[in-house]
Amino acid sequence: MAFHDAGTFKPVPHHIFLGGFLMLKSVIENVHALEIFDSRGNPTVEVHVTLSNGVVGKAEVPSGASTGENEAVELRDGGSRLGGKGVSKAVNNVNTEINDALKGMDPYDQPKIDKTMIDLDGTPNKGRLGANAILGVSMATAVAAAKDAHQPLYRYLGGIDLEMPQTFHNVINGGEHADNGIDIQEFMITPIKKTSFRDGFEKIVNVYHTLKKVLEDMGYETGLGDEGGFAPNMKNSEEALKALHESIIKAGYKPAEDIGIACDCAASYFYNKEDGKYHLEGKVLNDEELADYYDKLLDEFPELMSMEDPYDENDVDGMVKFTASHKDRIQIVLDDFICTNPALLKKAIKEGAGNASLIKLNQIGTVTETLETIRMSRKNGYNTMISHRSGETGDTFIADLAVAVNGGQLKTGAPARSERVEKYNRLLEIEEELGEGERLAFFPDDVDHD
Ligand code: 2PG
Ligand code: MG
Repeated sequence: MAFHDAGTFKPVPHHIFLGGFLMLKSVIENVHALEIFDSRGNPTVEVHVTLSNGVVGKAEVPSGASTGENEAVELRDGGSRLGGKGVSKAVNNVNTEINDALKGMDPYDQPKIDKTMIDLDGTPNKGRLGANAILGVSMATAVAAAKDAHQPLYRYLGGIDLEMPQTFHNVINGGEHADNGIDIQEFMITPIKKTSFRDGFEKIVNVYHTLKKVLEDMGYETGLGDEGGFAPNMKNSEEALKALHESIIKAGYKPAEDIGIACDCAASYFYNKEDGKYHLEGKVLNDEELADYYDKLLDEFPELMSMEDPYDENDVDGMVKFTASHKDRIQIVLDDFICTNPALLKKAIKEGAGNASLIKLNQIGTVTETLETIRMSRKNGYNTMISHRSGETGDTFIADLAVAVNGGQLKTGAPARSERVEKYNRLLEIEEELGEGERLAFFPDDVDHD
């Protein structure tokens, strides 16, 4: 793994001469973890990295439900306590082995910190110490270094070339994130025509509130799913798209022009390994039939511009063929297919699968490797979409990350439930700090909408 040139970290000298005095740069003094709870009431890891000058960086680790087979291992205790989901072993690994290994290290040398933990773990999937333990420390180290440098996290990670991300908001939840008849997991809306992140977000909020009324008029319950979107008990995905289409118009916008739609199909969850077919909302489909089904949706809803995991993570043939026939029409995002893993992304690029990468820090387990996957995506013409997990906390690291990697996309749920809204509120804060000097990213390319 190319740790030597990983990330966008700027080297910071160990000693700074200030007014003739030699100021010693701070080092890591203590790494401490505790067990906290996520938005689904499941235990997760919080880490505090304390530097020798008293600066503290804090991070909280998210957790997925529709996980890819090749994700780094989230270490859980097993046994009877908290349904086996406790993370006391991961917490203990931070407080003992990881703390011992990192004490005295330079917090600015993120690649070295991350490599030290990877080597200490010694497994290919971070299964011994736990990716939840390692990621918490990795993120908290970056937060501590940014604080020490008196820089906001996005500036520390991204330098001076920054853009607000294109955001995707999951407003109808299905699949593993809701108990309803919709097999496609996420229906997201994204503001295309906008003058600022704030302007785009306001449009999303308007559509979200209109959608609630549209669903009520259709006779559906408007309870929320795991990511803050509505979870109506609809029969199928087409009905969900129709409700969205209507809500965009009723809110006063033009579908495809003002507001686009993106789906996360999470197809591994309706793929049947036994017969090799997709069991989707009462239909049993092979690869070609699934493509025909998607085409029907794309023809009916031209505002549908991005599809994530349209095929099972092991159905390389299906994904490659779909990419070949659709890559000029829509964005095809790889999530479970690559698990934010540089090695799996490399394979996907060679095979010709997808044209965008979903980026989840906890799928790979360190900040350095996450940045490596982002860089590899960019170099090979793949868009990048930074992502929350369905189990989240108030941590806003990914909002800063999305700005830092300029021109990226971000999906972090509906404009509802504080663990989702916190990230958007952080973007509002960042946009105000950046002011008018900084650019705004449009989707899928920079487009002048004057
Ligand atoms: C996904 C994610 C986030 P989960 O599949 O993209 O929306 O869901 O965290 O459950 O894997
Ligand atoms: Mg996904």
